[in-house]
Amino acid sequence: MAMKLLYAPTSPYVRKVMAVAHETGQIDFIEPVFALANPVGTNDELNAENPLGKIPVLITKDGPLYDSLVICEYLDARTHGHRVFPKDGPPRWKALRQHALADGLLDAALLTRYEKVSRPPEFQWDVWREAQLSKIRRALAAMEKDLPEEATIGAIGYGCALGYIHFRFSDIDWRSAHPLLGAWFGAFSERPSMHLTEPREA
Ligand SMILES: N[C@@H](CCC(=O)N[C@@H](CS)C(=O)NCC(=O)O)C(=O)O
Repeated sequence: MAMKLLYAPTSPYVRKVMAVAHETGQIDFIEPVFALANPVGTNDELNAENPLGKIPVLITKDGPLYDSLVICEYLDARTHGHRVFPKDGPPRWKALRQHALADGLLDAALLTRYEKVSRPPEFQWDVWREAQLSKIRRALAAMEKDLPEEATIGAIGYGCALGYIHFRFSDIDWRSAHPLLGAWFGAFSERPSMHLTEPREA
C-alpha cells in the first residue's frame, strides 16, 4: 500500500527522500501530497503530523516519520533492492559524514533564502547572510576534497545540496572554483533518481 509523503517539489530535503525511494526501488509505494511549509506560516494539517511544521513527513502505518534522514533510513531498512546506507565500518561513517556536510550546506542555504524571502527587509541583516554564505563556501570546498565513490546517502545528499544551489543560488559560481565537484555533479545528475527529482517551482 502506498504511503503519503508530505512534500513540495522545490524542497531539497524532500528530493533526498524521493531520490532514495528511486534508488531503493520503492518510488511506487510513495504518494506525494503537497504541503505548504513556511517558517512564519501555519499549516495545521502539517503541524498535526510534524510538530516542527517541516517537510518531508512520511505517513507510515506506524505513524508519521520525519526528518529526511530518518525517512531515508526507514526506506533503506525495508528495501530488498539496492541499499544506500553502507552497513558498517569506515564506508558507513564516510557516507554519514558526507550526508551531514551536504545537509549542513542545505541548512545554511535555507536560512539564507528565508532571510531574504520571509523576513521583512528592515529586519534583514547582511552579517547573518554573509555568515551563512561562508558556511556554504566552506562546505563546497570540503566537498571538492571528499567526493563520493558510490551511490550512498552521502552522494545523494551531495546531489540534492548542489542541485539546490544550482536552483536557488545560481549567482554562486561554485563549478569554476571546484571543478572536480562540478564534474562529479554532472555525472551523478545523470542517474534517474536525480534527473527524475529535479527541483521545479510548485
Ligand atoms: N532537517 C529537516 C529540514 C526540513 C526543512 O527544513 N524543510 C523545509 C522545506 S525545504 C521546511 O519545511 N521549512 C519550513 C520551516 O522551516 O518551518 C529534514 O531534513 O527533513
